[in-house]
Amino acid sequence: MVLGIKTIAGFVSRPFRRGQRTRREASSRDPMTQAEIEDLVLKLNKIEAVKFGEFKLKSGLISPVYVDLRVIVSYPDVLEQVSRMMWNAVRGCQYDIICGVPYTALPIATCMSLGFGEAMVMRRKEVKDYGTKKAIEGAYKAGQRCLIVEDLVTSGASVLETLDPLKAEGLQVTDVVVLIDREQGGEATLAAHGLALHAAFKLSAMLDVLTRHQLVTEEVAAKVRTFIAENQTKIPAPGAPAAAPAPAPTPAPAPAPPKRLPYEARIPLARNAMAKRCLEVMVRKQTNLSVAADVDTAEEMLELADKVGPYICVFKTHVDIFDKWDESIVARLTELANKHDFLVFEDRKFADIGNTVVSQYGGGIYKIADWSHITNAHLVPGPGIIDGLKTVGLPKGRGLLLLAEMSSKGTLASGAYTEAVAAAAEQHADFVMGFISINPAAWKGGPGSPGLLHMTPGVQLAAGGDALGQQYNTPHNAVAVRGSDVIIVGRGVIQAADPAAAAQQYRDAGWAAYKASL
Ligand code: 5BU
Repeated sequence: MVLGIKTIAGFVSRPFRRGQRTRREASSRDPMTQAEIEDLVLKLNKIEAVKFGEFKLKSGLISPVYVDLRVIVSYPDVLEQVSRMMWNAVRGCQYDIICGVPYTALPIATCMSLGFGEAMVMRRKEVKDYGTKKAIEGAYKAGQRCLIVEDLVTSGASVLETLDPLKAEGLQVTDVVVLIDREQGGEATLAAHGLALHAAFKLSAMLDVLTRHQLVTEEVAAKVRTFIAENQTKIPAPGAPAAAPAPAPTPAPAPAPPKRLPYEARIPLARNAMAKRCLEVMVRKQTNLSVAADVDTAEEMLELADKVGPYICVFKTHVDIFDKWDESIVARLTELANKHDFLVFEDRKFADIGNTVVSQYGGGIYKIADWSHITNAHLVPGPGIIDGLKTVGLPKGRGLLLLAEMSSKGTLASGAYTEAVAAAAEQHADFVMGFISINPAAWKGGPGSPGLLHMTPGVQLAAGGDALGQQYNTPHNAVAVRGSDVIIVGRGVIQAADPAAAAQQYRDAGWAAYKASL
C-alpha cells in the first residue's frame, strides 16, 4: 500500500515540476514536441502495441496495421507518457470532468485523473439490472462539461456510444481526446456530431517515425497508407444526409449507413395491411419506438400502456408472463391502443408446424389473433409455419414478423439462416410485414424490400448487455448505422423511475437517428 502511494506521488510530481499547476491554466501545458512523439512511438513499437502484417479486423477486412493499446497497462512508464501527452493535447479545452471510453481508455483516463487532478466519471458497458441502474458512475451534475478520453479513433463509433449516455445525463460534451487518430474519417464524423477531436498524433506521423528508424519498410508503409486511404468511414451526422457506405476497420464494427426511404414513401410499397398501418402510425405520431411491457401483472401492463402510449407506435407484450388474462383485460388494452393510436405486438415467437400454430394463434386461453395486431415466428420449422399462421391472421388483417436475427449472445440466427428468412418474407409479403432483426444493413442480400419493416430489440441508451446474454445497442446504432426501423425497448423504459419520461427520451433518440439516416 505504502509503495503504491509512493509510486503515485512520484507520478503526480512529474508534470508539476514541468511548471504545470492546474489543468485550468491551459497555457502551462507543454506543447508536444516531435522528440516526445518519436520517443513514444518507438516504445509502442517495442511493446508491440503496434504491429504490421495481415490482421483480420472485426469488420472482416484484412488490415496491414494493427494498433492495440490494451497492452500499455503493463508498462507504467508508457501509460504515464500516454496520459501526459493526451493531457497536453487538450490545451485550451474547457471541461469540468473526464470520461474514459471502456475499456482500453479507462486506465488512461485514470492516469490523467491521478496525474493532473482531473475529476473522472465512468461509463458502464453493461448497465446493471439491479441497484442504481446508472449508465454513468461517479459524481457529476447536469450542465457540467465532460471531456471524452479514448485510446484511438477509427470511425468514431465507440466515442459516439459514450456520447449518448453522457448527454442523456445532461452533461455537455464538445471535445474528445485520443492518443492516435487512424485518419479514417473519425474526425469528420465526430465534428458532424459537434465534437472536436484532439489527437496526440496521427497514424501517418507514427509511420514516418518507424520508417525513419527502419522499423518498417517503405513498402509496408505505402501499403498502410493505401489501406487508410481506401477505407474511409463515415457515420451520418444527426440531421445530415447519409453518406455512401464504407467499411470500417478496428476497433468498432463497420458502420455502413444504409440508404433509407422515408417511412411515408414506404406505405404504398408495403403489401401487408398491418405493415402499411404501422408505417402510418409511425409517420402520424413521429415515433419509431416500441416499448416491451415485460411487467408481472396485467394491471401494471395496462398502466404502462397508458403512460407510454403517447410516445410509441407499437406496444409489445409477452402475454404468458402476466398474472392473469381475460376478456376484460383485452378490452382495456384495445381501448388504450385506440386512445393512444398504437399497435399491439404479442411477441409469441411461434415455432411449431403449420397445423399446431393454427390452434396456438387462434385458440387456447389467449386467442392472440383476436387482439394482437402483430405477432412473430421462427422459420425453424420451414415455410409451413407461415402458411398456418396466415390462415388465421390474414383474414383478420394481422401482420407477421419473421425472426431473422436475435439480440442475444451466441444466437444461431445468422448467415444462411437469416438469408433464408429474408427470402421467405419476400415470398409471403401479403402476410409477413417484416422482421425482427439486429443488423439488416449487413445482410448479404440487402435488408429486403422497403415494404418490409425491421424491428430491433436489445436497445438501450448505453450499449452493453445483461447477465443472461442480452446485448444492447444504442438507438443511433440500431437505426442510423444498422438500418432498423423500429427500436424495441424494455428495461430501458420500464425500470426507469419515470417510464413516460424515459419513453419520450427513447422516442426522441430513435426519431433523431431515423432523421439522420434519411
Ligand atoms: P429489454 O429489457 O430491452 O432487454 O427487453 C427486450 C425485449 O425484447 C424482451 O421482451 C425480449 O423478450 C424481446 N426480445 C429480445 O430481447 N431479443 C430478441 O432477439 C427478441 C425479442 Br426476438
